[in-house]
Amino acid sequence: MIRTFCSAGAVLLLGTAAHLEAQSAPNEPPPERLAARGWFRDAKFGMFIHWGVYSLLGQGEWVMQNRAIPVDRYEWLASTFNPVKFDAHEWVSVAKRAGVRYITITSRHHDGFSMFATRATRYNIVDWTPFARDPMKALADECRRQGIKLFFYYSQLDWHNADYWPRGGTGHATGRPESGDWNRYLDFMDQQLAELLTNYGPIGGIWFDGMWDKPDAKWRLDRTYALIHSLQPAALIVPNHHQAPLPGEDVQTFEQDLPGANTAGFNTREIGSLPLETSLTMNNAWGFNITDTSWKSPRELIGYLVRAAGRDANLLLNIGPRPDGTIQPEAVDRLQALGDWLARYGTSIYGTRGGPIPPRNWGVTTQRGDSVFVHVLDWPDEVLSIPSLGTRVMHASMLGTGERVNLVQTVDGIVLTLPTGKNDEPDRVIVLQTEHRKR
Ligand code: FHN
Repeated sequence: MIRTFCSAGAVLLLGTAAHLEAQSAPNEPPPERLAARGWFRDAKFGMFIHWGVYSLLGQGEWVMQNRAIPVDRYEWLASTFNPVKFDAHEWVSVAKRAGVRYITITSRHHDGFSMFATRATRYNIVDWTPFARDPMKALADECRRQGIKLFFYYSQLDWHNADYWPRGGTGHATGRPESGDWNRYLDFMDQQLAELLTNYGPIGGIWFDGMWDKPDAKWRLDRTYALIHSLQPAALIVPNHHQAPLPGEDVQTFEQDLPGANTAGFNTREIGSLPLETSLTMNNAWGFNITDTSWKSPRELIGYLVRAAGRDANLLLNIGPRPDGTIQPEAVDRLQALGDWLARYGTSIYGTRGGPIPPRNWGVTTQRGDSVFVHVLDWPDEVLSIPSLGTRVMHASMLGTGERVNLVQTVDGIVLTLPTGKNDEPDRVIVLQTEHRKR
């Protein structure tokens, strides 16, 4: 049996548990999803956006939890949200100039406020605020116009909904009743996800977050993942649960850490075979923080993008727009710097895979076909020795200028003489043209 919901001109198909479980977690994804995974691997650079009611207080997206704001007061705050300067064209243009290939935006964060039009609750930007418009729709339309894929971040953790019960590690000071219906909460999420997968055209996928709040709960993932994939077979499921990938998932994402590292303290070191991504803040905050001035330099950010690519991972770089809908100039400047760098060196990043030499302190390698790109990020000397690539190098030159690079090859490795006077560049990229090998 299939239940049909009509909403805002859209027909949502929600199957019963039996129907959905029958098609859940297939071992081999369909061709369109495999193609989408391949696209994702090639994309290399995305822009993360944390934006919601919390932006009003300028203390990050965890302000409801950190300041123990009760639900009724937060509801009042939400009723004042009016981002009159929000301009989807401007946001997507900033992203486009930065060279990103996709945007991932918070459709609903842990505060439980829906930043999109939904029939599942009145607690949403269209029905609850003076703004009364759907910014996700405007972004989806603009992304399509500018050729950028849109992913929706969706929080499984909820500090507002009473049915998020029993509670997990957070959300205990919000004044909610000490009871709730967990299955009704899961139904609510599925209804919202069906809306996101139905009302915004083809989307890149869903970026889940918050399961870590109740890691042992029955999340009914099989059913939810099957629902998503039945509505849009090419939509990718990107779970930020900090564990090794589970069945039905399409991307393994890491937070504030390159794949395999765990400086943040909650990432798994286990790297699976799915496409990889690493999310990063530009300062220390995801949501707008008015006092956080700890901005990473353009050089650091370029280094992060390059080190991610050398590990075959995408960089998902965050901005936290202000409550009026504008983006902080510090963020715009940094995105522009990345865009300028990519305009010159993007060929060594987009569409590449991690190169033949494992990541080093001095830098990384990336590869496409017979070209190996040696990214020298941090090396003071003129001469750099690298291990053998297992194939002969025919020619070496600097990417950007074409300047020839001297090299000496032996069976043990290669010695490169780097051009002098370029140490202040964020990344010196040497292209090694290797002997053509039939693949
Ligand atoms: O709690 C969230 C946090 O607010 C932010 O959204 C990041 C983004 O990766 N993820 C969570 C923490 O794991």
